[in-house]
Amino acid sequence: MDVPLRNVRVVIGSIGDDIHVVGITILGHALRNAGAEVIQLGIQTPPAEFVATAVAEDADVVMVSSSNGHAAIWCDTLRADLDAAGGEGVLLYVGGNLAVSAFTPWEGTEARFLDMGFDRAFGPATQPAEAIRVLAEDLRARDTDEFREASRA
Ligand code: B12
Repeated sequence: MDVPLRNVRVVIGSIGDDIHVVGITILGHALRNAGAEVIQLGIQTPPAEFVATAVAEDADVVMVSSSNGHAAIWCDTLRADLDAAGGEGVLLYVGGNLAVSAFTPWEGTEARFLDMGFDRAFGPATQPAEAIRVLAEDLRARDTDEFREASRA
């Protein structure tokens, strides 16, 4: 079996007031099948719980999901909060229906979340296999000397 995420620790959940559970459930199973240790926070997870869990569990990546259009409100200071709590090296991903309307062009939405400090923003049609491929790539890049130099600077 292909286990590209062996020993990788992932914190996942739907943020804020979001009750959409199907995406995080499917993604959580796929990550586990790819070898990851998944800490599933479930729906309606406060931003502070993502931060506290990521640090306590020594996570490699936090995967935030949001589908109800409220993502920007809840995600605003997540990167800064994670850094302040000692999680500077933790990758931060967000995915789902991130704009208020499903008709909002994706490019602007993606740019907005990258500006907030997310390492990656994924649109609503993202398949778990794609998220797993990108995560494996980002983790490989993070484990280079160049990345370590940059994060110490
Ligand atoms: C089912 C559903 C509901 C159910 C949820 C049941 C439940 N407990 O999960 C109910 C009826 C309760 C509901 C409620 C609401 N919903 Co709703 N819902 C849907 C619907 C039809 C399907 C969502 C779903 O399960 N998809 C299947 C999963 C597998 O797909 P997914 O969630 O997109 O996740 C995949 C990817 O996006 C990705 N992914 C998701 N998160 C992440 C995170 C990371 C890091 C990564 C890498 C990938 C990733 O991986 C998943 C696997 O492929 C969508 C429309 C649609 N067709 O998508 C609307 C939709 C999401 N809902 C919407 C809305 C507005 C609401 C409400 C606000 C409606 C209201 N006025 O009350 C409320 C929200 C209440 C709240 N507090 O959150 C809108 C959101 C608009 C937007 N932002 O673009 C949508 C898009 C409908 C629409 N076209 O307007 N909803």
